[in-house]
Amino acid sequence: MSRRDVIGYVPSFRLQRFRLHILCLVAAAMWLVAASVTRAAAPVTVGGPFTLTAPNGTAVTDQTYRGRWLLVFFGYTFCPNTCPTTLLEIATTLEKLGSDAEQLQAIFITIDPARDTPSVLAAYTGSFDSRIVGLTGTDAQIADVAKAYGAYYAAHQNGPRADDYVMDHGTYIYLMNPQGNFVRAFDADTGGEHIAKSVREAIKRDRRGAVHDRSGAMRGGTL
Ligand SMILES: [Cu+2]
Repeated sequence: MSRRDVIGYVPSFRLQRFRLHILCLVAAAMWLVAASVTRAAAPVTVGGPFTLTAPNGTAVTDQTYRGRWLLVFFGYTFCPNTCPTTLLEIATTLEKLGSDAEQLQAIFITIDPARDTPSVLAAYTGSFDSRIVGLTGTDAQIADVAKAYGAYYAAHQNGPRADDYVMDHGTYIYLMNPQGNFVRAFDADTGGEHIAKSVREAIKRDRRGAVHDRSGAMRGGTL
């Protein structure tokens, strides 16, 4: 290699390295854009269609409750602590909502359908507030609705008999709007007063949105 070649070689090597950096930056930027597009195209959804059994033994679906706000909580009647505490807070929510509670349906979906029959559930939810509806279903129906809400559950044997088991389960309370869309979730230890305040705000926001939509439609009609 001549001296001239060496002098020429160094800058061109630097240039190549610089180009490589630019390429890496462009590739990283493209990856970021692609990733955000993928996220936008596949938003995480909570809720969805379900078919379950009401306390009177009849089938109910998500459509049954369309037009009402929903507070959805998954649990089971043998639960030693989380479920009773949460249902107490949901009962408080209904009490604090006053007449606004008429727009809301609180639903307790069992993740232990083997033990939680419709009548067991009715007696249980009724002991907190008669307005809370306990829903059960087949194993497959419960698995489907829990999956739709992203609610985890699993049985743990804690004794020799078949029904010696406890259930681990997710503890979010889900607020759904009258169109069946997810609005927000509350941790199970959220106080009923706080939940009631949030529900009332969501109802108000929704009303304002509806008025806005209507005025928009009217403007559209007069033009
Ligand atoms: Cu529980």
